[in-house]
Amino acid sequence: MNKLAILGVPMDLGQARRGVDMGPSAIRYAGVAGRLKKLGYTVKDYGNVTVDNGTAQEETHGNLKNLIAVTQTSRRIRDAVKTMLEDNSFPLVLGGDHSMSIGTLAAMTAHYNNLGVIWYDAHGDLNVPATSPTGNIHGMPLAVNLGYGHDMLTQIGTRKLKTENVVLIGVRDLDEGERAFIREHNMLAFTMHEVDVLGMAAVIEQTLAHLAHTDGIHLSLDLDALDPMYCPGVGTPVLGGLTYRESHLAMELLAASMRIVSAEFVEVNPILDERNKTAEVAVALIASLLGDTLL
Ligand code: HAR
Ligand code: MN
Ligand code: MN
Ligand code: MN
Repeated sequence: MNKLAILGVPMDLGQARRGVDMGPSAIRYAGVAGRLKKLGYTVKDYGNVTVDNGTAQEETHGNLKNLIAVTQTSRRIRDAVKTMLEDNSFPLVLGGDHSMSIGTLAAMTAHYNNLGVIWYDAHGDLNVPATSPTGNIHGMPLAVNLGYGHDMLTQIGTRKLKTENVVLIGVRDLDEGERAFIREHNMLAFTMHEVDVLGMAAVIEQTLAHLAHTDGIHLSLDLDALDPMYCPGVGTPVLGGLTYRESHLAMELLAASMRIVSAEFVEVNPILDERNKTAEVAVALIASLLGDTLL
């Protein structure tokens, strides 16, 4: 695929700290389109999806914050990604808080019969309303796409992801309900412990072997998977994360596999960042994922 489609999701409704809605601009300013054109891609920027920020009047839905606005935005993301797929492009979605993944994956699971997903994140994002300690929807998108959660969210996609088609990498901050979910469904998760013991090359090799039966792999990369030393501009930093080099290696190995069909880079928060460092890391990783090599 030599056509690349960029979509920005300036959304911060799925979590509590302001600023992550500026993530797409920061990544664009860090030069993502130019980098990808240099690699030989035809790049079409679809601009930003409309996000309803007038949520102050939104009625409460149990502990779920901004449910209606996140639902509406997710539907728009789904429809925009569907258009990109119909145009035979590789969708690259920039965020924005991770609840955006509900929309991205709704489009991807509709297009592929048996999609695989790599969830590269410090968190599991496997909460449901009953297990969520915060009511923040960015802690729920993976559960939603597996078919668990509030009806308004699970109805955005038609076909559900299968638990055996998902691999988590970089996990180090799970809520009790999320641990139970992973165990119960026997999901493959490479926590930081496994990354330390096995090394990233083996982690990616085992990930690809686990997903070999799928008909395409989506990468959902939350910048908080990396250590805050490299990516300070995220809303929920967690110490002890992946390094810049480990993450580059992961992207290069995924590029070499030729299995990745779409990607999203999320949770970049320019207000919390240092001189756009986190957005620059995002661009470097995107370039590696899409085939940039040293020679
Ligand atoms: N697990 C916590 C919650 O549900 C924290 C959410 C994680 N934050 C993210 N997503 N950045 O990966 O609220
Ligand atoms: Mn996340
Ligand atoms: Mn996270
Ligand atoms: Mn890296």
